[in-house]
Amino acid sequence: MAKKEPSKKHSEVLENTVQAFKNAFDNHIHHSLARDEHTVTKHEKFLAVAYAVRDRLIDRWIKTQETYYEKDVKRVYYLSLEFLIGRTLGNSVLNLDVESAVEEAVAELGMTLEELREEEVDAGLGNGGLGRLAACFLDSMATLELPATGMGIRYEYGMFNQKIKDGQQEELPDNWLRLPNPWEIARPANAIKVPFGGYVVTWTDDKGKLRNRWETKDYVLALPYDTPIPGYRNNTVNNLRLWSAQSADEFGLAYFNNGDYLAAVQDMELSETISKVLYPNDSSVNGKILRLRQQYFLCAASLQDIVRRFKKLHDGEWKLFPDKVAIQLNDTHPAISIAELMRILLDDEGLEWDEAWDIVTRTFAYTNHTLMPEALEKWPVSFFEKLLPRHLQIIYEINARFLAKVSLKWPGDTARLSRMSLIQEGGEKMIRMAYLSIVGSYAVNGVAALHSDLLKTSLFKDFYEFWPEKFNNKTNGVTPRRWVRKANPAMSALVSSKIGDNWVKDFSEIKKLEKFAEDAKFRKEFMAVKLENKKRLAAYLKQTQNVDVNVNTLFDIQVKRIHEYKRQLLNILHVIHLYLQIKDGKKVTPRTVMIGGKSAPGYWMAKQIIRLANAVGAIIDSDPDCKGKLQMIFLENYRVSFAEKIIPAADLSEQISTSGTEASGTGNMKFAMNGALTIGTLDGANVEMREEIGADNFFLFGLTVEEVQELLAKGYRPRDFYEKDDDLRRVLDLINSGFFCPDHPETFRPIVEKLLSSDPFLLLADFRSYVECQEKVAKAYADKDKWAKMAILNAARMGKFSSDRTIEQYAKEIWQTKACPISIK
Ligand code: CGF
Repeated sequence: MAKKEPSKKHSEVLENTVQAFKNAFDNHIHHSLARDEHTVTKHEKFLAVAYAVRDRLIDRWIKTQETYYEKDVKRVYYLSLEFLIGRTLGNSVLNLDVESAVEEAVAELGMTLEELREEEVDAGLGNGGLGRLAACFLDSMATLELPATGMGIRYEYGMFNQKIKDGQQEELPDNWLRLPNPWEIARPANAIKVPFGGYVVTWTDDKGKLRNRWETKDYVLALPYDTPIPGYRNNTVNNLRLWSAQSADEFGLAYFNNGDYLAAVQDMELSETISKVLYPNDSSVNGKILRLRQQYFLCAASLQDIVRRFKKLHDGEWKLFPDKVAIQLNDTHPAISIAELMRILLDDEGLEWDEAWDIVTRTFAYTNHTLMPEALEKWPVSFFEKLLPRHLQIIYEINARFLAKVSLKWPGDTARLSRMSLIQEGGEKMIRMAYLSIVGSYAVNGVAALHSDLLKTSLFKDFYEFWPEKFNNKTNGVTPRRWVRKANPAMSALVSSKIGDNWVKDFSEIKKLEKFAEDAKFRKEFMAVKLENKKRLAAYLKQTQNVDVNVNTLFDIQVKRIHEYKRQLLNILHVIHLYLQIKDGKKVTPRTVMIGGKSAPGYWMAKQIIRLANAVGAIIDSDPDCKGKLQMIFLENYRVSFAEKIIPAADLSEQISTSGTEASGTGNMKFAMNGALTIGTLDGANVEMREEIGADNFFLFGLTVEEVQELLAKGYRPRDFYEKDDDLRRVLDLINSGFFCPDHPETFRPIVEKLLSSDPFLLLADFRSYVECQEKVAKAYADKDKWAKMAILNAARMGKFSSDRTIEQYAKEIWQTKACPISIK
């Protein structure tokens, strides 16, 4: 018999030369896609390039995972129901540092890299800020060489596509997996069984101790799909593991044998609905039981996976667990993980409560992203009884032990006990997920200084008094790779020509640009780049929405989810005010106002706001008096790849939420980094941005948090503002008259009614200050040279807002993880 060759480790790293890429494209067109040069489509060319790039990621990916294992490093798991990744090709090419080779090789295919990028569909697995933050964090964790893994759900349908039809939002399914996703690798061998339902069995162990066991016949399979996450110009490639639900039944054999083939298939489909679709709600909860199933599905699959990896090296050494694992909860959506880890340690591993609780509370950390009451998750106890009976028991026990401690500190304070209980009584019993997250974590953070302070003084006041040391702030950031270097290549090249390109990795270096604000030639060049970006956006709008925009006007942009607290309506009121000014024959600075964003499908008022924006835009468009002076456009289907075109083209960034409502914002950061000036309130991260940028380079308006609270406390009467402000009255009266919807004049009356009766986000109180501030903007824009100076200072002073800085703080102050550099031969 022939002797077996000793197994050889695959250590070869693929070449990155132009020729190597050409060969790779060729090879993939033929062998992966079974095409030749005559039959290959544009999209398949994209796939061939993506595969060639992925091959290069894979070498480093394997090496990274091997190194983490060999060095037995402490790992971070970032658990999130959302990862709003967008496109991957451009960023992978950038991070791998193969841009010029790929660019040159792609020319052979008769295309440019930019054209190929347009072929890629966005991975829209998130709603907005929270999901995009998770994606920026992945990029930063890999760039900082941190041993980190993202864990989420591989939704078959991501965020819906928005169509504007007759001026109104329509939702179309985002079937992003209809075309092959070249970045993911399925790992069926690592599938995990996730139980649901059933009942709890109590039994006695051999020491006579009562133990519990969860029993059920209802399982769903969690199938992992892995996506490589490369760091910028290093060898680290981390993993994003997304779980897909599959039926665990072997094709419902029982039904099959009974001849009920269709019932068997239906049963399978039911399990698979778990990862079917992303819930399209940002800043509000959806109390559907399927959403709870999604949450537990992610938690159970992830926790089993984490525990399995830990046991490979440290079976039985449970005390070591918090030294090897940190789990970050991205909001409360994955909070059931706390009860799940308790269940595993108590029931599967046989630990005692105190031991298990000590491990759990040294493992989890929780990030809060909102103060909005409607976004605070609470689950009916009845849902848990049905779906997660053992977890319910565990949560009750956590609560009982926690409340015992509270009453020790504040004896007799029953009001406090009921305020702090994990279970909300009175009416339907509910589990307060934020409280579970605080009690089960060793660190709790907000996402901007103001937000973290408000958590301590309002939402979580009782908990802060009990555990002040748990609370901290981690101001959000965004990755400069995607949001400056990739989105704005022309500005990046200009910047790098002056200060070198190390700012891409160390964004604090962007400060070096500051002195060029005084350089007249640089100012011209900087604004020439802005104009190019405006032209690029204009061309895209022409192509996709068939609108013509004048690039010589002020581009005044507000893109984000549509929500009353974000006050797109205030922006629209200002546009109507400008319209009236024009009709009065007053001179205005020519502007193009753009508003873009999606409304949750069931959010009626947000949909009305979209409708009003479109209606006002249409009236202005049809009025010859406005030509060259004012235009308002609704940007359809706002998403990551669109943002990359919009943001570099902005002159003015609208960050106008009511003070105390926007936890941080991250769009605000992206705009300023790209040289837009901000008009904004003292809300979220605007406060810190203004500190960095300087008050003179920021257009501030509106009430402060304290003033908002004061006004509400003394009884806010919006009608008072309407009555004493002629401009405001004219604007609201015009809407009310049906002018913007002559066929159905009553259409927008509910908007005006709400503003006049309750106006919960104080638009009327802030209207005057906003209009005056916009006048300052208009004046400043008229002085081109001064504007250029301010724009450069904005871009130069945003160093703090790189997600690298944020992640460094998480790593040092929360996770206690260190960089683990990867070397390849
Ligand atoms: O998270 C948000 C966003 N809507 O997704 N919240 N949530 N939930 C906040 O409202 C933003 O202010 C914040 O920037 C973002 C990420 O932390």
